[in-house]
Amino acid sequence: LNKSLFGDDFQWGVSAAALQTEGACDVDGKGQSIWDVFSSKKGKILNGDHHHIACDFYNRYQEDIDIVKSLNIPNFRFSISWTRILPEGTGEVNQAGIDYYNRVIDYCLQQGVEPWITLYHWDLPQALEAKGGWTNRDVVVWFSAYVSICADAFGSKVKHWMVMNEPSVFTGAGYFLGIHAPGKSGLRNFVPAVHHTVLSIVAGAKILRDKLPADRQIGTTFSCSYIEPVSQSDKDIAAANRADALINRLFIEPILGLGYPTTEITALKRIDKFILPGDAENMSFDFDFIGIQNYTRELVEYSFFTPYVGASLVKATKRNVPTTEMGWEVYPASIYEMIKKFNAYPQVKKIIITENGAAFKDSLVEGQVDDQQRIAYLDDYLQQVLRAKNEGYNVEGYFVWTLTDNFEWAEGYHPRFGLVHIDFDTLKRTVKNSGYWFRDLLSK
Ligand code: GCO
Repeated sequence: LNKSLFGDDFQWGVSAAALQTEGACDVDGKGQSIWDVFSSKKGKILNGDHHHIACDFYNRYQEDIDIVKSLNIPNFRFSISWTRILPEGTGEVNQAGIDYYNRVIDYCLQQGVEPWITLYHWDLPQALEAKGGWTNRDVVVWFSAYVSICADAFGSKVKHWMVMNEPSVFTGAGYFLGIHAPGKSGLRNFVPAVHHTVLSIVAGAKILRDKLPADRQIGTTFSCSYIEPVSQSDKDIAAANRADALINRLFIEPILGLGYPTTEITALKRIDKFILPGDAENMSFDFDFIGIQNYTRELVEYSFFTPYVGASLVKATKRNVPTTEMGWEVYPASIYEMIKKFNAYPQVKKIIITENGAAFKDSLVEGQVDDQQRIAYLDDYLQQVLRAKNEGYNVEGYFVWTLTDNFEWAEGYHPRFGLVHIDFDTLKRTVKNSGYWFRDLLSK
C-alpha cells in the first residue's frame, strides 16, 4: 500500500482525545468533568487507573506534534475539553484554557500539521451533570454557548470541525449501561439523553456554520460496526436488524432528517414525549462530512432475556476468531461494509474514516516495539477502504486511532492503541514499528 493509490485529495491523519491524553486535570483553572469524578470512584476503571497524568499531553504537546510531523502525518485530530474553557460548564470563560488550545493549534500550524477539532469527546462538565447532564434539555443551551466560544476563539485558524464524537457510545455506555461516566443507567436516562444529544449536535453545527468562515468543513463522527445474524433464522435476522438500528442508525438517521429508528426498537417510542413542538427543524443538519469510526463487526443472536432489543452480541472471544486486546474481532471487511452502508444515504456528502485502529500486547525490547499485528491490522483495513474507494464509494480520508498509547476509558491503560508507545512510569515516547510503517506509507 501507498498513499498515491488513494488519490491526491485523500486526507490522512491520526486521532486523539483530550481526556485520554492530556492529564493535568486540575491545573490552570480547569473545572471537573464527569470523567474526573467517575475515574476517582472505586471499581470503575480497570486496575484502579486514573487519567490524572495520562500521557501528559498538556505539557508535552510539542513533543507529540513533532512526532506527528516526523511521521509525515498531515492531519491531527484532537478534542477540546469543555471544562478548560468553561470550568463550571457555563458562565465565566477561563482564558487560560483558551490560551492552551491556541498554543496547541499554533504549534500544529507552525509544524505544517493541520489541526482537526472535536468539540465534545465525552468529558461533560460535572457542574452540568449535577443538573442532570444530557438528560436535562437545558444542555442544548449550555452546549451551544460552549460551541460559540470555541468558534470565536479558534475559528480563524482551524478548518475542520467535528461537533461530537460517537454519541451512541457516550449515551449508551454512560446513560444506559452505566459503565462509563457519569454511570447512569436505564431507559429513563438514556432516552432523553439521546434526544438532547441530537438537538445539541445540530445546534452546535448551526452555530459553527453561522460563525465560521465559509470555507470551513463541519462534520460530526459516529461509531459503527458491521452487524450480521449468527444464523439465517427469522429470529436472529430480526434481532440483528434491531441491533443495527441501535448501534448504527440511532443518531445518524435523525440527523439526516430520517427520524429515530423506532420501528425496529419499539421501546424508543417513548422518545416522542421528549420531542417538543418545533424540534423537527432542529434535528437535522447538512454536514460537510460525516466521520465514521470502525473497529470490528458484531454477530448478533436473538435473546429473550435482553430487554428492549431482544438481541445479544456473541462475544468474539467465544468464536475462535482473531481478536484484539479489547476482545474485538479483527474483521477488515467491516470497514468496507460500513463505507457502503453510509454511502447508501443520499444525504451524506462526504465520508471520512475518523478512527480505525487496534490494541495489541506490545513489548518494548531494546528501544523497539515490533508491533506486526497492528501493522497487519491497519494494512488489512486500509485495503478494504481502498477496495470501497476503487468500487466508486465515497470515502475521502482515513485517520488512525491513535497517536500515543493512552487512557482507554473504563479499561484504563491496559489496552495500547498507539502508533507510539508510552512508558506510563517515565512518560517516554517510543515510535512503534507501526508508526514507521504509516510514515512510509505516507511518504510514497
Ligand atoms: C471512541 C474513541 C476512542 C477510543 C477508541 C478505542 O470510541 O471514539 O474515540 O476514545 O479510545 O475508540 O476504543
